[in-house]
Amino acid sequence: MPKKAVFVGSFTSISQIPSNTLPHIAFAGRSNVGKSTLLNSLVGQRKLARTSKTPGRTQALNFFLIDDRYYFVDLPGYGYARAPLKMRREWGTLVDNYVNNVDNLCGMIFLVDCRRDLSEDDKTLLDWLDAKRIPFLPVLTKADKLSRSALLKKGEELKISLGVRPVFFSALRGLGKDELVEKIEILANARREPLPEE
Ligand SMILES: Nc1nc2c(ncn2[C@@H]2O[C@H](COP(=O)(O)OP(=O)(O)OP(=O)(O)O)[C@@H](O)[C@H]2O)c(=O)[nH]1
Ligand SMILES: [Mg+2]
Repeated sequence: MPKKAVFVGSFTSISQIPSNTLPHIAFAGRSNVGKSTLLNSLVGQRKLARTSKTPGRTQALNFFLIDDRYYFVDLPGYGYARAPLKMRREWGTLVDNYVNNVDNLCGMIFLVDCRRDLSEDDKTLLDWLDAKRIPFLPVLTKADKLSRSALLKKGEELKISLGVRPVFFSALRGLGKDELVEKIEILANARREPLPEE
């Protein structure tokens, strides 16, 4: 588990983010899927990233410096139907800009609520990651909400559509935390392969 986690800042444009070469691990998924809760659980601080019952709470790129070695980036959630159209467009632009232009991004933790199917927004994000060859790690969140057998079935489904077996996670039960910490460490230490045209 990380020893030190420090909030660095909340940025609404990629021109504002830290300009050093430390790797970034970003957390993405639809609004309310549990991104901020997962991040807090990984660093063992309940209130580092703001969580909420109201979807759409995280509206900017929130940066946390982990052990002075890499950043966790809490991305704004998408797919919140009641958010104003302007806000939804801004989400798209900000995350699109971030994924497509920031080379420090070396891995994405991709969260899906274990009770839901992949949304169009989820698929758009996966397409961006694929185009940039950014590795991602799927996580099925709120695993405490399903029976073991239903969870395993969902995991199989996701593995078939994504080609990667998801990590089952529950902040409530601490399930999946050690596995995630280990896999994130590998992502953060791996350099991104440059694309052929770069
Ligand atoms: N039962 C259960 N509830 C969870 C779990 N993780 C998160 N939640 C709840 O889900 C709600 C949303 O959690 P957040 O972490 O704020 O979600 P988010 O993805 O950061 O949401 P946005 O910032 O709006 O995109 C909160 O009420 C959490 O308490 C979990 O593992 N189990
Ligand atoms: Mg959040």
